[in-house]
Amino acid sequence: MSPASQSVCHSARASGEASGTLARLLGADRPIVMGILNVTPDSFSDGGRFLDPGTAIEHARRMVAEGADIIDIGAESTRPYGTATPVSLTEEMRRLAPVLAAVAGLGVPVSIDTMKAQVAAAALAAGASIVNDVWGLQRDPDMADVVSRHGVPVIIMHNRETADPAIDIMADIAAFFTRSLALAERAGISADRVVLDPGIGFGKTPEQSLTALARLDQLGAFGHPLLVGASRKRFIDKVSPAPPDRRLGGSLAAHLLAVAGGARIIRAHDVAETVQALKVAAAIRAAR
Ligand code: HH2
Repeated sequence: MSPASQSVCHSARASGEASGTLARLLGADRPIVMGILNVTPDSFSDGGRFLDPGTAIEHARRMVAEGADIIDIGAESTRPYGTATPVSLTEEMRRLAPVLAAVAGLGVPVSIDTMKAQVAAAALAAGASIVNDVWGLQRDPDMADVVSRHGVPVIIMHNRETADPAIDIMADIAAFFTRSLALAERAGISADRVVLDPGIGFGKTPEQSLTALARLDQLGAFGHPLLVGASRKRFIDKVSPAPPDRRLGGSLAAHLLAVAGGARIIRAHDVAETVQALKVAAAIRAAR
């Protein structure tokens, strides 16, 4: 048997476990925190900090200790603000190789943040169990098949090449999700493995990111769990000017309101502070 087919068989065996992963995570009676691990030189807020494999693994370990339920590994900046350089398949795999298996061994599910189907497949074979596609299955024509074949959950994020201040952003997000969900269905991805994400900061003006957060509840109509990643994003700077590493207050405010609007998963750089904010908000709600 070829290594490729062995890995598919391994993944097919693991698929029941992987879809159970999402059900188990969402079965918790609290929001789920996804800690961000960028193994990149140029991510918008922490580029270069975790490019060294040892430092990356240590950071993941720390996020798990701080309460992260999922670790999201990315080896190419998703370029929310158009400044990062596209990365080749080889380079993306080279950055992930020394980190992925070790992080997958930390005891929480790992999602792979990639737009490339081949990277997703390799990461799933190396221990990742969720695919996070910032182009919602619409960029790489093989992505939906990879997700379907491995039977894993997928995060479908809204994106656009460029922001257009003139459009109705909620209508655009809804139309994008409809296209992605059709691709998922056609590929045989079961509906209970799909998470939707409005893509805060991606192809949106800061005002449109605020609108997407304010009207998040509308997206609940799709009937899928919602993920929000507002961590350190530029709309915060527009409201209250600060560089990316000084946007924790704004990130927490956005994430608490996202949970109030129906978000089940929060993607964050600052795990300890996010977990604390979510716990305190939940305790206050419970004390009513
Ligand atoms: N945001 C970023 C990257 N991936 N994935 C999802 N599902 N949702 C998001 O909001 C999201 C994402 C951008 O943040 P970061 O990873 O810190 O930056 P970069 O892409 O520059 O590495």
